[in-house]
Amino acid sequence: MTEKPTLDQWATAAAKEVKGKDLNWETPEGITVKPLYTAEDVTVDPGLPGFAPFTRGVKASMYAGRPWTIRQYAGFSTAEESNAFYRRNLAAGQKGLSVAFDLATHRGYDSDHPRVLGDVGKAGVAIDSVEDMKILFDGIPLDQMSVSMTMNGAVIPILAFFIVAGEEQGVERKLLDGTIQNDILKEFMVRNTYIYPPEPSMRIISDIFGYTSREMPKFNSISISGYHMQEAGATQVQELAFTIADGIEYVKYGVASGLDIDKFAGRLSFFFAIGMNFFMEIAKLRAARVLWHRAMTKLGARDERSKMLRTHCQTSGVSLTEQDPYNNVMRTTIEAMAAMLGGTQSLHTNALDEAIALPTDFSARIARNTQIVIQEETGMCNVVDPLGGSYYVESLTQQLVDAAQEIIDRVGAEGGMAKAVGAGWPKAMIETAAAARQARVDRGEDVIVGVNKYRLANEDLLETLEVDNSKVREAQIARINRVKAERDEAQCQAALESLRQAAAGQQSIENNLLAHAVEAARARATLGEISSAMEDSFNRYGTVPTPVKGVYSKPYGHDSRWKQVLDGVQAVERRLGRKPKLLIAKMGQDGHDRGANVIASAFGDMGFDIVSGPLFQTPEETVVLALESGVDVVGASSLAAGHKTLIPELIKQLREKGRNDIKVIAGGVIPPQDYDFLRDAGVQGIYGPGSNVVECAADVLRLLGHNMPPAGLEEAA
Ligand code: MLC
Ligand code: 5AD
Repeated sequence: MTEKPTLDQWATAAAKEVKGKDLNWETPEGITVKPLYTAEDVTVDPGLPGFAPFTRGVKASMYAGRPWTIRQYAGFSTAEESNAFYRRNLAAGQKGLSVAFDLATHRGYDSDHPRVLGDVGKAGVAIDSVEDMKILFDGIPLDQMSVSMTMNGAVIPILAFFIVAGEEQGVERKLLDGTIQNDILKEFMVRNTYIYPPEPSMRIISDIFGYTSREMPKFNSISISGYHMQEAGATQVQELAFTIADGIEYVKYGVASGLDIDKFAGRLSFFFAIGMNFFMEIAKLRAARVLWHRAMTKLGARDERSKMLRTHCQTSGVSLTEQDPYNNVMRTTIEAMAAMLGGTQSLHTNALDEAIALPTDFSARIARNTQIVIQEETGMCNVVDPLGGSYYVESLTQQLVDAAQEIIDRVGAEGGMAKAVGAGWPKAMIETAAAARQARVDRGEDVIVGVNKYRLANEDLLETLEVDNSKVREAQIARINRVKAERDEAQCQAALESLRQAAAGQQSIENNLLAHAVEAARARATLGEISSAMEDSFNRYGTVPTPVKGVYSKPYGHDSRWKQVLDGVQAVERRLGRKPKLLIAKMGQDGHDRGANVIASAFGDMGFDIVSGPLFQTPEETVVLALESGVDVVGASSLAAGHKTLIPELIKQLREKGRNDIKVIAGGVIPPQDYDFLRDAGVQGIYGPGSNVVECAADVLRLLGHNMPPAGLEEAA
């Protein structure tokens, strides 16, 4: 009988093969992944699916019984166009709906508001009143189709419109099936579509818990989201920890508002991003279920359903590239597999044109079929939790549980997530991770195929979706005017007034904001009117970004190209008698600030004087800030398709002030088809996704009259 080899013998054999090279992998979350896992690494028995703590899944039969819901997030232009798009998708195999609203709607503005000129119908569908909502779901029975609505800021009017649209379709509230995102804490941290300050925002959430637990038993009252944290740069451990900690905070607020935990906790749901670290993502979903079960047990839940973490997932947007975009189909496939192997309940797969535009019919079809192929061609659904018992996956699951628990405990010790968000440290942690990631990508340490390795010399243009927002805006304004002309004005104003009073009063069943908003929605009050009735006592919230320092520069050390840029900044500084000054401008309702923050951090580290403009500026406000702070360059960051409206307006107004000398550059999600338009409007540099930040800086220095040698010639220079 031959003896079984020992682990030591394996280590010796492996070391010999690789000539002593270290095979451990340090992940960005600080987890050391070894090249081999064995039974010795599995310390916790994962149990069985359908049983506490649900490590292996929330259902006993999982996908063998019913596959996850193919739920593609979509919305653009008018309610009519989005409705038609939904119907085409449902006919082609999609199973659930998921509504993307435009940013005007998110931020509580009607389409006729002057602040939303560039935003109407652009990043999602414009919804101003219950009439729009009815068109959106025309021919889609709301008692049979589960509908997710991604809404956080203007959650009260949107949910009210949905309830009334159902009512007018003849669907009772108790039959409404779906999910509202309603997760404001992550808005303050990373997504930025808040309207009111944190405190009244938290009241809104518990009012929704109260209303839906009484009236809408099938409806998921929240989708506690880590997705946007990962998109903003969070590591998987941070995403996991802050999401569970957010959940704990919401439960505490719900209980404090007088609700019995088991009356609402069963309808809390979750939402995670699935990026390219395949096994880490699978383990993350398993760890999330363990952590939530543990947390809810501690909080006193008795019903197992209250402790069961059900989740939606979306493949990662930031992992996709503008360059060589068909590679995105493979990336999304890998991520979709991680989501299903992790046991998700519902999934959105991103389209291949993600990095530059909203999906077309073509790219949406490929994205949807990615899931259909997995469900219907591979046999992967027939076995429950097929990775259960994998030494690596079980060990990684436990490591993630432990690492996230540490952060969750820190949040707890510091008074909970609302406090932590107020103090700002979770956001700073995420931004630090984002800046570090950008440096690794720019330095080629983290490989992105087609971007920093195997880059194509020439790219084919991809046909993308374009929304004519001035047309959408005109159509919306016409409908708003019609709704206002046809409604019973006295009844509408009375409903708005009682909502206003409820907001001004103490939280109570009588003052439930959603109940009052439903009355106002029935009386045809608009989204902007309902929002501002509450804003009268809650106020509107705003913050100024604070970029992290010294993170981007850290790995560069004596890098010669980096040094050339630092020298260039100093040369300009000597010439000007002060540091070159750059305003990072965010105009319109686009709150995507990862790029802006990373650029602010990196350029700050290079020696630029940075003015980080507040979010949600009009072009006028940006011009005022630029002139007051005496900047040399304005960098407009645009990720929500407002670039063709807002940036030309900015340049026009700078010119009107006689300040042609101030350079305007643009970055973000800008289709190459629009480059000439922007250049004609006076934009002097355009930096899309995948741009190397050091090279952007070299370019900006050229604009400021300091000629840098081209990249790659640093040794000769
Ligand atoms: C499921 N069921 C089963 C079963 N599997 N029954 C028997 N055997 C099985 N194997 C039952 C469930 O219990 C449930 O019934 C019903 O089938 C539906 O299944 P589900 O698993 O609950 O799925 P679903 O309805 O799709 O709900 C998933 C969810 C929900 C709970 C995660 O919250 C959801 O759909 N979330 C989507 C969120 C979303 O799309 N967000 C987009 C964000 S985009 P019952 O009766 O028990 O309920 C974004 C981007 C941006 O945010 O803009 O920033
Ligand atoms: N339609 C389809 N997908 C969208 N996303 C955002 N808005 C829309 C929309 N209107 C997706 C993108 C993005 C993520 C947050 O959601 O993939 O990265």
